[in-house]
Amino acid sequence: AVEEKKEDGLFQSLTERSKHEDFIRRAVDLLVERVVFGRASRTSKVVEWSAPEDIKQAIDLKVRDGPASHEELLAFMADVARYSVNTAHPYFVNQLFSSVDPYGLIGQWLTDALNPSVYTFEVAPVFTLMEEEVLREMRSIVGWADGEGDGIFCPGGSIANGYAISCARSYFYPEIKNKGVYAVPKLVIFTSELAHYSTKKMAVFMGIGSDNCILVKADENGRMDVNDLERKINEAIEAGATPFLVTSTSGTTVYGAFDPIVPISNICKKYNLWLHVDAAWGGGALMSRKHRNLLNGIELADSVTWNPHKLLAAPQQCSTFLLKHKNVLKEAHSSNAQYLFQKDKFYDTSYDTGDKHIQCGRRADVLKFWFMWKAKGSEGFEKHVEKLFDNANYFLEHIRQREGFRLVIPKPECTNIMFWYIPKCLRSCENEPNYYERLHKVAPKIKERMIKEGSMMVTYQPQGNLVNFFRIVFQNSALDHKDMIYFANEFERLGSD
Ligand code: ABU
Repeated sequence: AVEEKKEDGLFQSLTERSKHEDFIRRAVDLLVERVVFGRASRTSKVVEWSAPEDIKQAIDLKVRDGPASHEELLAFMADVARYSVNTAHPYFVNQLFSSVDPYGLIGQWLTDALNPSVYTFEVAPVFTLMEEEVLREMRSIVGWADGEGDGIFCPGGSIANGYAISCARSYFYPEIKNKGVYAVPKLVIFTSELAHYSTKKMAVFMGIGSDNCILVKADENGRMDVNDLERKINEAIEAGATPFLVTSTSGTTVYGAFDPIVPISNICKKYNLWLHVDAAWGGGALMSRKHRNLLNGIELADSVTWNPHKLLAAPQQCSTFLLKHKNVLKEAHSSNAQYLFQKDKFYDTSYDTGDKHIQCGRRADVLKFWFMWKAKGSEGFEKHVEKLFDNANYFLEHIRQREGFRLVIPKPECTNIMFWYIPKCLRSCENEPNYYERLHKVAPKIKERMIKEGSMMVTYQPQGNLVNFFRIVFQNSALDHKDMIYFANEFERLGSD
């Protein structure tokens, strides 16, 4: 009874504590055995497809007034895992993220166990310094002298691209902070027609408007057409608008194309525009001496989005926004909330970095990435990236030779490969009037079959006037050339008439 009364932090009593400890140990065992390792083998399914009504039947989703037992909770964990997509599976090649890195996972678990919020040094001392170190190193890899500048971890690449708009606007028009959009001219942004949709979305969110996010043509390889960029800037000026930002992309979402940064930067200099490089996807190539030339000129940018959860395979979510300029983030976003960012604290309050963000509470996404970096070293990331490019190139050359596959872009630049799979029944029909209509239906049908069997997950999409095609993404360096053949065989099997 005495023991029962002892307060013990989070846990009400020592008896309670031992119950919780037992539960946590069993839950972690279940995670390790059933979730992390139990589903990663090539012979397990990528997804246990179930319709929404079946999932509702299979998992008791209702929350109730009374507590569930630990046994029931462990069973819920198993059910949640069973019906969730196994993004760690080698054949989950559907998105720009995949796999589970053991060190990243432990970093993520440690983060969650510590449950920090990174706004002030007093609440998150280690994470504040860790962010400073990792962001400086990333800026240094971008090519800014001594890693000088500024940066933040963001909740996703879209938000990072939004920060670019906000920082660029504040840099040229600091009065926007107090007076709002009413005090500035009609501002326009330029980005490629193949850029991620977030730039347009953020233009809407920030009161600039989607019509004022002007889309620049891309060439046949998906790279921004620099002549069209300059033409459109001049047209906008003639129409009375004020260009202030170009968002160039290093690794477009669908084609993986790298816009030519050096000529884009020359145009930005000529017209005094902020240059943002959205390297959310392709930024990881900077870690490879062999492939970093894809981002030639990135050091000319004013700001960069780089998501380690993409090409570098850090766990979701790990997105960064990096700047060459030191004070813009703070000038644009600080609000000096006195209850949190007191200036008369006993320590150096420049370590209270939270006021640079638009969020208040914020996860410490840095730890998992820092931990991975410690575990592998930069050399480990370099090897990882080179393996991805090697696999992508192997797959590309394999399907180039193989009957039934047709490439969308002959020489993709990143590790996403785009292609149509043409079933036998369509192979000699190209001149028939409904050929493209029929081809358009092939990818959704193959996708349905692969999901229902759980044999792999590869996404498809139309693009411009091109009918549905597949985009396979290599981002898991545990794959090898045999897996590349597996994928091609699977398309052939699933796509048989
Ligand atoms: N930035 C999100 C990319 C989504 C995807 O294609 O995986």
